[in-house]
Amino acid sequence: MTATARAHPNIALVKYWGKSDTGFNLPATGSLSMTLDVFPTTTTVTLAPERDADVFTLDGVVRTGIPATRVTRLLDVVRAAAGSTAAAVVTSHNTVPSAAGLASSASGFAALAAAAAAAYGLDLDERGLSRLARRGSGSAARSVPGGFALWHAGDDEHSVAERIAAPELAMVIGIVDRAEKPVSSREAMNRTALTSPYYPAWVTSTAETLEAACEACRDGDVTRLGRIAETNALRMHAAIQACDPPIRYLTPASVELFDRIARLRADGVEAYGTADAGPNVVAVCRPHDAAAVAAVLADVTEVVVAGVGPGVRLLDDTERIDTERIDTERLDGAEPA
Ligand code: 2P0
Repeated sequence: MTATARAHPNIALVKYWGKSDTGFNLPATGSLSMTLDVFPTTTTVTLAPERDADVFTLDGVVRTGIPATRVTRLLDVVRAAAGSTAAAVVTSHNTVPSAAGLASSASGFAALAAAAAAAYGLDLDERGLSRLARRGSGSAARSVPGGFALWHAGDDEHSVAERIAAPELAMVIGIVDRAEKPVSSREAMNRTALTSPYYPAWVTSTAETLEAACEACRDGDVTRLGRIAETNALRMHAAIQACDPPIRYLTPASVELFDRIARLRADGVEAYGTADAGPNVVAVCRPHDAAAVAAVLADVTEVVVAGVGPGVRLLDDTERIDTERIDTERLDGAEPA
C-alpha cells in the first residue's frame, strides 16, 4: 500500500532530443548517459482508495497543473496494469533544483515509477521499470539501471535502458543558473522536430554517434568518448537554436565554461563539455582530474563534482522515516538536514 524509492539524475553523453511517438515517449534515436551520485530524488507513493483524485506534493508544496497531470498519467499506466482504481498520495523530494536543466525529471520519474509499481503491487524487473519510467519522462528510463545506461530506440516493448560497461568518469557540474528555464525541454524538443531545418541531420548523425560512443565505452577510450560527448551536445544546441521561434539555452557564462574546458585541454588536462536544455555546463573528465577541472570552473560559477551513481532502489522503513522528517522540517520552515 505504500513504498518509497530513490533515484539519481543522469547526464547524457549522447543526447535524447526528439521523439518517434509522443504518447509512448519513444525516442527518435538511442542515447547514452551517466547516472550521477549526487542530487537524488526520493518519492513515496501511498494508496488512498478513499480519495477521489491523486495528490502530488513536491518539496513540501502541493502541485497542480502540468506537474500533477504528468504524475497522474504515470499512475494511470500503473493502475491499468495492476487492475486498480485507487487514487494515491505522492510525496517527492528533489535535492536538485527543479527544471533548471539538471535532469530532475529523470530522477523524479524513475523514483515515481519504482515507488508506484511497488505500492500497487506490480512485480516489474529492471527492464519493466525502465519502460514504465520512460512513459513519465524519456530520460528517466536511463536513471532506472543507473551507471552508464544505453537507452534503445524502438517500440514500446523494446525501448528500455540497460547498463553497459564504460571507463570510470567524473562529471564537474557548473551550476550557472538554478532558476526554472523559460522553455521546457518537452516543448523545445517538439519545436525542434517541427521547425528546425537541422533536425533530420541531428537524428541521422546521432544514430551514428551512438554507435561510436558504445565502441569507445567498450574500448575504455575516454578521449574518444569525451570528444563525442562535446560534439553531440553542441550539435543538439545548434539544432535547438535553429527553431522558429528560436530557443537559446546557453548564456555567456555557459560559453565561458566551454572556453575554459577547451583551455584545460590545451594545457594537457583532458576535459570535455556538455550541456542539457539549460545554461548549466558539465565537464566530463577522468576522476583524478576532477579537482583540477573544478578549480578552473569555480572562478565562473558554483560547481559540484559527481561520480557514477546507482540505479533506482526501494528504501526500507528507517530510510523512509528519515525522508518524512525532512518533509516535516520543511513544512515547519526549518532548513532540511
Ligand atoms: C537528455 N534531455 O538526453 C536530453 C538532453 C535534455 C537535453 O532528456 O519529454 O525531460 O519528458 O521525454 O526526458 C530532457 O528531456 O523529456 C532530456 P520528455 P525529458 O538527457
